[in-house]
Amino acid sequence: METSINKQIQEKTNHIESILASYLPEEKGYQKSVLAAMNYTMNAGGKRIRPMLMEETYLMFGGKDRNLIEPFMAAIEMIHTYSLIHDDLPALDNDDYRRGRKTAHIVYGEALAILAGDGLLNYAFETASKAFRGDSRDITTAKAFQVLASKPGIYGMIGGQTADVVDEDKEISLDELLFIHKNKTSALIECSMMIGAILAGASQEEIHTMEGIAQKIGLAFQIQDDILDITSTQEELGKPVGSDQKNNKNTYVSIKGLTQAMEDVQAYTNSAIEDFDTLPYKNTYLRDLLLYLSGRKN
Ligand code: GRG
Repeated sequence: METSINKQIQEKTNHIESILASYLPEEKGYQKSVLAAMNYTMNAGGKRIRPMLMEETYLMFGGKDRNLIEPFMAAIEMIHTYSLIHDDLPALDNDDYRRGRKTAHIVYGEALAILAGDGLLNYAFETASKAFRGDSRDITTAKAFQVLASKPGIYGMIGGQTADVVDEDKEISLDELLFIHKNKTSALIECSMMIGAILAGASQEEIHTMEGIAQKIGLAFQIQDDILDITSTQEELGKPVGSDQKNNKNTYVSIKGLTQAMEDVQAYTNSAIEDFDTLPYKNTYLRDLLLYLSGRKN
């Protein structure tokens, strides 16, 4: 099972890499330095989990139009990458390595890293807008576009990141920590799976079920991230370990302890899988991927 899922993930990742490459901007013109900084981080080789979850959800609900889903897959990876560039800046986590390479501000300087993050965020919407076709099907595309705008925003990822930054040096409640994790991390996973479902024509109820599954998977994913920050190595992670402690970060492990955190990763994952199994659709790879994410090593 372990080798076979790893091989499948690798194949799916290669497929997503080629889609992403086709949507990246050409590095030319007077603004080419910002384009280079954007492409540098996009090409640094992340796991591509979000576009993968989006595409697999789309396929599960019977979606078939590559020209519809692919611009959104590229867009969500651009938004995720912008958030990482900004998160690594000296004013935030101040990290020198990400995805196994020097971070954008180390290579291009802080000003260009800020602009590259801004550039990716805007370009994500420019890219997703390529999915509009100028006919009545655009009503569904507009719904997906709205989710792409809101989940990463102030009531989603930026909201979670704000609470995380503002309350960094304070002791916080489990309730606030869950707010942070649900928004900082789950929001983009929810965004990905909801867009896959919406674009494939899923019902409101099914979209809502996917949102719930994604929230639990996002929590399991983030708690695992908190665990790996303590138990892993820089070689395995592609970024420094112990970063949370260095930044006085409230993490699931600092609040609930390592053993409970590990148990909760399993509990959130199992609950998400139970919900997934109630759906009348099947995607065995997506199910295996959801299970794999909670036990990942990077
Ligand atoms: C607007 C200044 C400004 C900053 C925004 C919102 C934000 C910065 C950052 C939040 C993003 C963040 C670091 C969330 C944590 C989620 C997480 C575990 C990210 C790592 O995702 P992976 O493991 O990364 O999928 P790869 O590299 O594989 O894509």
